[in-house]
Amino acid sequence: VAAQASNVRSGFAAPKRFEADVEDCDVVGEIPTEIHGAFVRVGGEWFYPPKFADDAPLHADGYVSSFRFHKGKVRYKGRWIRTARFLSNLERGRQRFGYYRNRFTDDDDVRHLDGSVLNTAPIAHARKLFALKEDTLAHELDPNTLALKGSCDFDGAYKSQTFTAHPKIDAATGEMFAFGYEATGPASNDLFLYVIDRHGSVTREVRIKLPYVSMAHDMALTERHILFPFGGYVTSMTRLREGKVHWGWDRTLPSYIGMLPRDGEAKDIRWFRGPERGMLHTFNARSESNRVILEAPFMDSNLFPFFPAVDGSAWDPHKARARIRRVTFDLNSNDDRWQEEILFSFPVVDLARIDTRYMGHPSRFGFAGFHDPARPFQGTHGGIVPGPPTNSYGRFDFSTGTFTSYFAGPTCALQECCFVPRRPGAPEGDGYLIGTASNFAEMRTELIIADAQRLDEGDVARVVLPFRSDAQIHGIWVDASELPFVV
Ligand code: V55
Ligand code: FE
Repeated sequence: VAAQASNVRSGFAAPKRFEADVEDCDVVGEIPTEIHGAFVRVGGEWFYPPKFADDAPLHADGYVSSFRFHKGKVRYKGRWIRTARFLSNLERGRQRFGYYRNRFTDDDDVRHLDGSVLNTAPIAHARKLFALKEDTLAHELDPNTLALKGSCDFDGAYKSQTFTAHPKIDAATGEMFAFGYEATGPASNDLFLYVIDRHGSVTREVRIKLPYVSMAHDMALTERHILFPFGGYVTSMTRLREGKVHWGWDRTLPSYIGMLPRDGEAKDIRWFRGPERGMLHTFNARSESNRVILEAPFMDSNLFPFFPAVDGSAWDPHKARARIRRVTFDLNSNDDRWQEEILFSFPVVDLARIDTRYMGHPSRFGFAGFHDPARPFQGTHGGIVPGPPTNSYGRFDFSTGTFTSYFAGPTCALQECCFVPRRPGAPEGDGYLIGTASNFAEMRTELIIADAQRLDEGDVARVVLPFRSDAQIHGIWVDASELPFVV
């Protein structure tokens, strides 16, 4: 996220604009032949510069790429996500859309179009691939060509106008738990939850009112509960009419974590309250008799400098650092507070990953990038590196409080990783971590493949792209059996 803290358009982040296919990519080391499937990543790059220089980088045009693994070889494909916004900008040769999620600031003649950039996360479900952005519906992509097929309302059963970038798929049942916030329109405090079975049919809807409208970016799932953490970010129709970026930060408001029993109705939601917190991504959660336990890399305040404080105070980089926390809820108590414990003392990138075969069930390990200050860095000639580079991936053991780490080398900054099981049925955390590195010395993107059990030994292979790829937000591992891939 640090690499996207501003709309830099030089050095490693200079505009590229092209699409690419690379057959049988150049590899350093050896790709384990048991890896069969695709690493699909979604991110963004401003095709045309933003209409307002201080717009949120979260509003950059969506780009999807895939690394297809088969028999020790890798094929790369990268495509712009050809949204209505992308196409109408291309037609005029300039940016016609205004501030992040503020349609009042768009050119008059594009306000009727879906302005989403679809740049946040991919998900594979019910043999379909989707690109997600929390300001619109899920949009289907062709898993082979990566072409945008269109929006999906699940046969009319999905009524929210928006779909989260972070649905959770129960690893045992294959059910997808998804929600939309601002579900009935901009600045509405409606959050609609949906359960979508493994065939893609909506089986449940719960309509919830949030205590205040805020960015509900992620959720967490246990065997008995659904958690909705959010807080701090505020918006209103007044704010939007004033022509501001969608979110401001209000440090006087409590943070909230809503807890809904899996089989509960809206009246059954319990709102726990906490202090000022930046709560975006979660690792995983579990229900244990009378307790619910969540692990997540939360911040003390606003992560994003481009969403300004409503009281005019300056953004605080110190409070924007994420630290891995355990949040515990006591279900026997009537208290509406949670208990919080910091599990690792140093900051991490807030992009939290797990072995997704345990999603919604008790798990032990989390994976995240971080900056290890003890490691050397010589990558500055690649352009602006805003803040300390993410030079390491960590495997964090939440049960022992210990971690192991992978160092990407002195000229690289890492993007979010994801976990690939070594084989079906392998124990939790037995597999590979894969993720892209920006190599500032070579000015190219490399895909790292490291053994998750032996991170300290370095990578087992690197796929070398002969160019700078886009700035990823989130990526997923898709096993070959999950999508109708044409070999
Ligand atoms: C996030 C990212 C987004 C967004 C809202 O990491 C929140 C949080 C890349 O887009 O639109
Ligand atoms: Fe996210």
